[in-house]
Amino acid sequence: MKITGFKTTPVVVPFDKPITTAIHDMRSVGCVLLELETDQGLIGESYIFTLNAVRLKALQEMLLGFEDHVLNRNAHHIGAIWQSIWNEMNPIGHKGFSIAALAAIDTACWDLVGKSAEQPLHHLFGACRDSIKTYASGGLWLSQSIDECVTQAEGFIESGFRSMKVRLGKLKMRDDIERVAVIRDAIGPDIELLADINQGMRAKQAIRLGRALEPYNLAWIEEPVVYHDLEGCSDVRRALDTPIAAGETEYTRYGMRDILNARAVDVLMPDLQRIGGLSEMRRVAALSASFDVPISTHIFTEHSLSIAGSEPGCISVEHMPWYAPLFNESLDIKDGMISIPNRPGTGFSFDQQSIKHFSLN
Ligand code: SMN
Ligand code: MG
Repeated sequence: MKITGFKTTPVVVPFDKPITTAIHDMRSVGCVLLELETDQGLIGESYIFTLNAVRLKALQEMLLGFEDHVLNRNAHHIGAIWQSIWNEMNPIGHKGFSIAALAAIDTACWDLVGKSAEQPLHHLFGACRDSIKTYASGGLWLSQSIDECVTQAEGFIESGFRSMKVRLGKLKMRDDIERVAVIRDAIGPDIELLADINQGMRAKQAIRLGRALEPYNLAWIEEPVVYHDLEGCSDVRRALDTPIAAGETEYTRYGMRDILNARAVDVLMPDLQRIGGLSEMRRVAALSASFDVPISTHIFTEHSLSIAGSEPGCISVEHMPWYAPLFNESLDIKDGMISIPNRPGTGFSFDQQSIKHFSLN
């Protein structure tokens, strides 16, 4: 199956309201959609993004810069395509936009492989389950009042979630504690609650906060300290009974290896764009399993489901609703679980009407 076309489309999907975390201030996501055309008439699809669509043209240019490594290649030769792009990016580095571009190409190639076999990718990878635990992550932002958070938390439960994530950090510690206490009280003891500090604290602060939050039974505390302070993260992990999750801000197997070697996490959170696509995500799942550390995928809900469906060590996927308007198909969530679709490839296709609506072209 020869790749004959390489189409990139920038789109911007706005949020209803601006939202914040300890380090982010977000109004939209800008995505570059990739469509790989083939001589068989099949199209492989994927996307990468930047928050607020900043530097979206640069991201698109980065992707276009690798077109030569893809055109006229056999879409089944993903290993060869991956390696030639990896070699080519040596002078600009194996992190950031270069890895994002590789991720988009890799995932679009896998979509083609699945479509050509008429199989969902988790079947081709070796399926281990038909559904996976998820948690509501599109809410409980730092920018929302506690009352807004409570109303939203109740809405999450009504729409089928049994787990959700609240953002903490940067506020006075007693405000963080109050936020968690009020939400826990509203959702009751049986709903899982996670907290994301988004790197907003130093290790000692995070340990103090983590101890104060113990009565509220958090299922994990995420990114307690700056992402490169692996020793600090490991100190927090050793000091608390609450599990620590991190990994979204690092790149490829090498970033994950360092986190795992530092014994910095109880749950590794690889991000499809920053890891380098589905191929590298599978290698990282194997690496993490060798440390007996489970993984939970970061955002990219739709495109991470094939990993969740084929990696026994994957314990959950993050539900982030931002990208849903781009797709024809929607996620099926019941009793806190997302079904892993049985449609060919990733199981999600771009809704061309909605792409036109959000397109910058
Ligand atoms: C997050 C994800 C994407 C953008 C900003 C913040 C957050 C999460 O860290 O894990 O959901
Ligand atoms: Mg996070």
